[in-house]
Amino acid sequence: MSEQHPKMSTNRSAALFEEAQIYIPGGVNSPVRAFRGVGGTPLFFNHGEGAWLIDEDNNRYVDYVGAWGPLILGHCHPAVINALQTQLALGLGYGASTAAEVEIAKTICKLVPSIEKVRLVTSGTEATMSAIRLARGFTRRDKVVKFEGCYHGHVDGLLVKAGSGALTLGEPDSLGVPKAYTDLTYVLPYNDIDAMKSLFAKEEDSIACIIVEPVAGNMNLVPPIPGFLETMRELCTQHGSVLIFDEVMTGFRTALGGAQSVYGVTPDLTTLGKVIGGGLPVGAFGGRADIMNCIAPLGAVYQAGTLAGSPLAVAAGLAMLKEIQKPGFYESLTANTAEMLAGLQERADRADVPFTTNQVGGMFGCFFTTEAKVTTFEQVMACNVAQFKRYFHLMLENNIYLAPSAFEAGFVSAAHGQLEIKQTLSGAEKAFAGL
Ligand code: KE4
Repeated sequence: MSEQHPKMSTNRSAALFEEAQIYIPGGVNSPVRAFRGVGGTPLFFNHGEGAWLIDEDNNRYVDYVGAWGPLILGHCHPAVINALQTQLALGLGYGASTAAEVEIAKTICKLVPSIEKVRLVTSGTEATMSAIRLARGFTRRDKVVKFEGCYHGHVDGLLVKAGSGALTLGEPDSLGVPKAYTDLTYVLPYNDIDAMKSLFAKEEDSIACIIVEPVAGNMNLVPPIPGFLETMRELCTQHGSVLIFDEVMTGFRTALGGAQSVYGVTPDLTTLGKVIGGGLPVGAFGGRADIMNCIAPLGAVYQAGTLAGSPLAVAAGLAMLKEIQKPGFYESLTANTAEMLAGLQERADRADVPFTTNQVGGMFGCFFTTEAKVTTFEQVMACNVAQFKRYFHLMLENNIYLAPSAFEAGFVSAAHGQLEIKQTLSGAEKAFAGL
């Protein structure tokens, strides 16, 4: 399958990519954008309209990346744009507190009841890094537990791959991460309840925290099996460890109250990002007041940020949080996502392509596999990546823009309607036939 697209010109993107590589490592400001997971030349976009992205060669695509989750309303939603235009006239930042920061903190605490206090930062990575430091400061313990396949940003101590055995400490998963950092991080198999129990039986009260994506969205999309989140809640309570739900991706994406409201499990801390910034740089960490009160200037756990609570980002975030509270928002988002996935499944079955999907609210995963459902990292890794690559480029040829990696989740926005679903399924029919 040619990775170029005879039907459409992408010359401007190709020329920009050539030039970008002179000045930017790999030509991109975040690795996944480089299309190394799918081959071919990355697209350069210059604007978005609702559910659509337009590239530098004026090709239009139905967008299922949504800037990796934030654009749950679609591109350039009037409420967000108007809020930004109003704030622009008042200033870009003051390095001091604003009323809007109080309002967004109050809104987050209202919508996510486990969050009694919250601190804004400017990325998901900052949120998880701060939450880990806070959990260590609160418990006076150093060891951390994460799960294979989960990504929590490029925090040194979390760029860890599983050690030789589930009960051994991790190995660095990136150059530049000192072994001493990963000597404090256990990596367990996702959805493996027994492994968690065995680890705590061995470690007892020496674990500072567990950090988990309550719905894994960085190994494609893998939901928790019954008992997985519940068991980690019990173990953390029993052993005095802090349970951190990394909801940077799932927060306000899976449901209004996040994945914790879908599965009815209450973490001690939650990290947020993406949707709460409306597309601008915002992250947050929050949770139990007794833990959050350990953060400077109140407590002895230091954390800070020049642009934290940026008036522009908060204006966009508040506008977005207001829209998603409207009656029926998640019912419609979830139903449209389910309709699109059912259509994909039907067409894959008709074309005899081994294919299955996962969905939680407005996020989804597609897998080229004979498994009926994908629930483990091993099953994800056993999927037919070569087939996904061909599918990706065939969908691109039909003006459907998917995440350029077999290991990323997809995102539907409120702007995806029947036209977009029809276009997607028509493209998928051709793509499955062409595999
Ligand atoms: P950022 O530092 O990229 O804002 O957020 C890090 C992060 C933390 N936690 C979770 C659950 C996340 O999914 C992320 C970032 N998500 C990726 C998408 N898989 C961002 C895309 C990218 O790295 O370019």
